[in-house]
Amino acid sequence: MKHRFAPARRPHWRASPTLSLGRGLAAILMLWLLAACEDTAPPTAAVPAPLPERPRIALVMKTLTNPFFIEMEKGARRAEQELSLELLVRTAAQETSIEQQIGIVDQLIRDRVAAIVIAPGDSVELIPVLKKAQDAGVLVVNIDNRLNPELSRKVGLFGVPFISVDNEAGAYAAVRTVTAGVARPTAAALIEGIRGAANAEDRKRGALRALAENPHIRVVAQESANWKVDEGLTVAEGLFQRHPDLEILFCANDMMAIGAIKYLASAGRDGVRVVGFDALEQARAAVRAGRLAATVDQQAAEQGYLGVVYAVKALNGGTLPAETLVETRVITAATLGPDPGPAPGPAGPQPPAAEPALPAHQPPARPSR
Ligand code: ALL
Repeated sequence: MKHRFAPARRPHWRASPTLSLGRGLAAILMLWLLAACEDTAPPTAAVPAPLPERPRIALVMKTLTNPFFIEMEKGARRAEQELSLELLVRTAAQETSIEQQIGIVDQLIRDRVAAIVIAPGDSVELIPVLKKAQDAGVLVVNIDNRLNPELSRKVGLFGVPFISVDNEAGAYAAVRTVTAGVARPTAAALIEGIRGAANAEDRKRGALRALAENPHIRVVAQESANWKVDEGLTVAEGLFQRHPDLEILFCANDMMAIGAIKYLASAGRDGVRVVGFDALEQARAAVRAGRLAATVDQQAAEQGYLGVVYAVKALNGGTLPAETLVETRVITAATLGPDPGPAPGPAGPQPPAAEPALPAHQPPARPSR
């Protein structure tokens, strides 16, 4: 099923009804003139289509304290370069600044942007203000973290295309890389993202499924560190103090994993297999150094790019899939290959081995009504 996006009200960047009426009359007049001259002159071109203004599209993300969103912005900027639009980028101060993100959307409605492409910090809290945006004629595209479909339906937020990854499959595949060979009793723990955020819950589900498949593995603790590096460190410290036998730790994003491996290094603990998610540069370096076992590349830039491209298509009256999932890739030392070093020259190290892509999961597009 594809959405045909019809904003509740006329989008701000389109011609006004008065203007359209004027053009309609002009067209009738032109047709009448053509009919009058048809025996004496060849047909002339139809009335030229109005030149669209550059629509203003806003990318709303959570925070720039996480390099994941810097990548996402890069992708959105690429779309801005390729298409005729003006991109506004807005972020809140922290991962947990949900109220601030709501305020940003409210302000964008007042600023009369044509579309909002949003990676919502929370799957529920943002819905009312996005409904308000839609009612005001602003097109909404959801990327990264899915808005809760039931609540969206309840408040009447319909036809919002969703672009992300299969978070459950990504977490499952990454955790499998550390559980596959385990053949003796082993304790595992999870550091979760913000509870209630759909992608945090999906990753938890995927990780738990992989851990449950190995009968030697016991999950002894699950705690949230709200996607943050400093909380990741403190939560890891508590976990390892309470469970010194922990050997496997899944963190739902790299920032928390970086916090956890920082703690492990300071505590002088080796041999814990830590898994992250996002494939940040710092995480890739940790994978190469053997301090992180695996992470998941979820193509933040591609998500940002597609979000803006979709917004433009929808503003132009195009139809879009209700759901688009981009590929995830599990990154391990084996997939990264040797450290390319700071400045590889023409005779420098070989490019890393190709990273095996997980098949992009494309479930049948669902109607959002
Ligand atoms: C999620 C992303 C990331 C990220 C996190 C932090 O929505 O998918 O994995 O690290 O936001 O806000």
